[in-house]
Amino acid sequence: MTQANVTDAESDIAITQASGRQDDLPAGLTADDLVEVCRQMILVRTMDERIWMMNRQGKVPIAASSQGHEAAEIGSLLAAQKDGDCFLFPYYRDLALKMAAGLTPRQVMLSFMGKEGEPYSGARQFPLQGADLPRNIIQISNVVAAGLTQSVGYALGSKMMGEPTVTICYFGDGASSQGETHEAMNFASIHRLPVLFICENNKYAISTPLESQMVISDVAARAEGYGFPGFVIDGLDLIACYEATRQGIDHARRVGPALVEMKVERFMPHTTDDDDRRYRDRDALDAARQFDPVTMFPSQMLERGIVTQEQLDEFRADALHQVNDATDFADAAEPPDASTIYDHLYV
Ligand SMILES: Cc1ncc(C[n+]2csc(CCOP(=O)(O)OP(=O)(O)O)c2C)c(N)n1
Ligand SMILES: [Mg+2]
Repeated sequence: MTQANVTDAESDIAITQASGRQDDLPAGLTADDLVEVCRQMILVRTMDERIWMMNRQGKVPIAASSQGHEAAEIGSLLAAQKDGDCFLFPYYRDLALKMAAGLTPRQVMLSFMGKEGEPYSGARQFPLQGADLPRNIIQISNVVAAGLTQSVGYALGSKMMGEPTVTICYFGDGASSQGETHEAMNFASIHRLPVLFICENNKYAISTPLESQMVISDVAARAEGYGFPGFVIDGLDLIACYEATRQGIDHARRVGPALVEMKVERFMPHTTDDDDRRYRDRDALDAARQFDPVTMFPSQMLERGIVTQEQLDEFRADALHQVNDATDFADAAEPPDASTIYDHLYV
């Protein structure tokens, strides 16, 4: 983990070189936790690939993929879960986070196919968009950067109520260039709100590469301008993401906002509606896939003797079984009944 900038005198986030390659177990984690992460990663990736397949069959209208973002999403979620007092504002690319938080494959497929029983919005909204309060998750809008002001508002509320909650807000590199991001970060800093900003920097905002979005190379460097610490993390390394989030949560609760930038890869086009062959170099993309977190993390755990080959094989077979079941289940489900169209609306 490298620290981009720290201007906050009270900041004491340790600069820990955590990595999945090290031998010790990361603070607060058991070997069982790491085995469970392997299972989640394999399940999420199997699901993500199936969603795209179902889009090509005309059964899923639109999807954004988390392929390449899994270590960032699952690693940070794990830190939030271990903490036990976090409230999360993910964004549309956070399928891995939502599934690792407990959303079942059937619920996911109902959401992407827009069927009755969809858990976030009753199939009214973009997939997985809405409130999932039992899991302390809200994603109200796909408007880029809208989640930043919403999450800061939530953090203000929890501070006023004297709650120990730390709000975690996820967003992309493109979102970091929106005016709303500035407003949110500045406000959070002035009021020392318990909020952790996590930027999943995949170097693209749809087809716009990072160099055309900003002239500096790290989003985290912007934290200095707001007077709180910013960190750059290898977002393909789950342990690094876990550790940075763990420390970021602690800082947010004790001192105030922090920004962790996780450098990730977007292996798929922006959404199922996009064709990235028009703007992404295939060789560079293939090279990036050598560092696929869903391949790397399980093999590191295998190497370290934390997971066995039999367990990984079993996870793959089970993932396929669950995803097949979810696909059949959602395919056979009905869309919401037309008579319910005015449900949940204010008069
Ligand atoms: C306010 C607003 N402007 C434009 C869009 C269209 N749009 C949707 S996603 C996106 C790119 C966002 O990129 P980034 O924040 O890097 O997230 P990523 O999709 O790469 O994870 C844009 C411009 C939008 N949804 N909202
Ligand atoms: Mg991006």
